[in-house]
Amino acid sequence: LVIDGALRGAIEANEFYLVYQAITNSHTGKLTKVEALLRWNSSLLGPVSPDRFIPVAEDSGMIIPLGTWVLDQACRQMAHWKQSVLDDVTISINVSAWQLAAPDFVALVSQALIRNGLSPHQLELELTERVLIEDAANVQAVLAQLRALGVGISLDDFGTGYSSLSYLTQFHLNTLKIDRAFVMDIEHSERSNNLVHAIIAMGHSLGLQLVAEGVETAGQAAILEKMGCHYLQGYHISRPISPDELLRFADDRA
Ligand code: G
Ligand code: G
Ligand code: MN
Ligand code: NA
Repeated sequence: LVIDGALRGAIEANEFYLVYQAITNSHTGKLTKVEALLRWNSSLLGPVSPDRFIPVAEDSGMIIPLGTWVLDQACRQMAHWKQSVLDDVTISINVSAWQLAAPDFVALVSQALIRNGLSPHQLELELTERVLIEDAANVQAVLAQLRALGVGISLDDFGTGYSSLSYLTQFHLNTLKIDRAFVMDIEHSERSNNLVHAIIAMGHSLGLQLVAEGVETAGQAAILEKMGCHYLQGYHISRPISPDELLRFADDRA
């Protein structure tokens, strides 16, 4: 209830900002994608984690204006980066089920791209498995429209949710993000190691790109590269950082 009240007016009061986490090519180490992550510094409550305020925003409907703000802000940042060493990276944003269900979602995405002079392949939307089961027929249609536009669709937290393997062929996905719960134990647990290996093999056979999340050690990065995981994300590569810090990160690796 307290969060709900504080969320009202928080966009206008400029209390939200985005941080950006690098996703690199596992072979070359080159920066390939950047995930935008929402942060809220509330004047009433101080910093509040998205794990706490996103569910509240979903319940109240605030996720719609907030999600639109994220989309616009991330595209505007990409437009700035186009003149820099970041010119050919893709930006990934997290999208909630409610946003996808809104009838004007595809139009909103397309307008944000046009307004900021971006081409659709520079944008990727991250969805969770939960999104796919709620109103599956509609979601399938919306994803088909987004893919037709050229926007990438990525399945986040893969393996933790309500996974049905049929989703992988039913929906128009191009990337699987292997959840950090599996990546965490890959060096020490044979089970996790086998599981990640199997997910990667399956992804390859379906023509999907694979991102490992939560990569925290050089050992994990080496194993994942050897298994054929295309991209790596996690504290071992970089924490989520500010736009200026990300520019320096990309400069160092260019
Ligand atoms: O950045 P952090 O690990 O604290 O994120 C916690 C959770 O909040 C993650 O599940 C992440 O996907 C989600 N999240 C972060 N930013 C956004 C956003 O802009 N929109 C939505 N819907 N979820 C977000
Ligand atoms: O659900 P989603 O994958 O969007 O969540 C991303 C969240 O994971 C972000 O809040 C980010 O801060 C967090 N995160 C990113 N890399 C790592 C990591 O290496 N370890 C841990 N524990 N969390 C991470
Ligand atoms: Mn994500
Ligand atoms: Na995730």
